Amino acid sequence: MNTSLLSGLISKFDIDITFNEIVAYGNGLINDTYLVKTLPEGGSDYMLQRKNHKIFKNVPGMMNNIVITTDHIRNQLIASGASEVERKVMTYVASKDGEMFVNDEDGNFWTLFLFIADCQVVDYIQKPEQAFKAAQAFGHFQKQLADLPGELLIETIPNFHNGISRLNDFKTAILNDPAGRVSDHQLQVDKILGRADEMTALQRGLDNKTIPLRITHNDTKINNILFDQEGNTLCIIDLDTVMPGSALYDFGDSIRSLGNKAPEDEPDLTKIEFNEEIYKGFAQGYLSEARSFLSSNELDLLPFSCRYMAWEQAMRFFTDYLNGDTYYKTDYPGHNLVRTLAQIRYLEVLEQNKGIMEDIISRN
Ligand code: GN1
Ligand code: MG
Repeated sequence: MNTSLLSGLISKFDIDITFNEIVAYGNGLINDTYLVKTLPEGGSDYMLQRKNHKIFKNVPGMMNNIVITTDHIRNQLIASGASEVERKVMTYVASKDGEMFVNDEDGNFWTLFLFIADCQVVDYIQKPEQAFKAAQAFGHFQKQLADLPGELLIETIPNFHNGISRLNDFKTAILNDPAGRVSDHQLQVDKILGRADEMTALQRGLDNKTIPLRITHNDTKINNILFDQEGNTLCIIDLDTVMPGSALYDFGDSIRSLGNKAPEDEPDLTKIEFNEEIYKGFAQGYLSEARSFLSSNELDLLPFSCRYMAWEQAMRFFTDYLNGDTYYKTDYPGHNLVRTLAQIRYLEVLEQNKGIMEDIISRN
């Protein structure tokens, strides 16, 4: 994107800033993000983000969810006398028209939020203590939202973590085989389908209300937490998918990134190993916040949720690969296949560690 287009967009927001430079930022698989550095240096900087409206089909609704959520958390922080509130919750800027986004000529949606300086994002966690803190932050986030009426929020992406609907999408991709890729990967197809009954139990539990619907983050990768320079957690970011969901999604999705010693797109499957110490630290941190509100059924299902999220993500990457790579950004041909194989392998590794994972939850 050229700078004058970006600066034109910024001028539509209800804020008076002089900017110094705009640089591409981060490695999300869906949106495009830019850091807007302002003058004088040392003042507040901002993040400009293009929301992928092919994926987020209702950006105004999504932004409404984000505003309700961040206002709720901000009010709680203020009421509790917290310091540096703007470092602990995301602050979005409204447009001069009073919307929480501006449109460009191509109909894209852009949002602007305050950049939280002097912090770090981590892709890997080395120490159990850090996993403990990350889990406390995600657990605390769920707790902060526990008294927010779910009816206020829309389903940003309908059926986002619904295993039954994801499975149907997968079966449709297999049937239509638009990119002619199915026949080479029958073994992997069978691995996904062979676990369908076990895995769709989560959605059946939500449907029959034995698992409660809560407000959840739904994208709890470790790089969606900001830490300060001392390694303390500051703020949960990437609120695009905050909506009604299951606490199990968030626990499971964190372990999908944290519990794996390799990245989610590791091509060398022998490097994919379970990180027991990190899992333990995360489980202890999460339970220290969430034990007070989780049902006994949810507690029992925490280890299962990790396998569920790996299965679901494997199926999502696989579906995208079979459909000819239309959803996720990819860095090279076959990237979605590499991601799929890595997630399936991780799922198998989690299955091998099922007993250990259950013991850790029951002993904490
Ligand atoms: C996408 O764009 P990013 O990295 O925040 C995806 C998540 C996946 C993740 C896989 C809206 O998240 O659900 O878990 O990629 N977000 C959406 O890395 O589909
Ligand atoms: Mg995201």
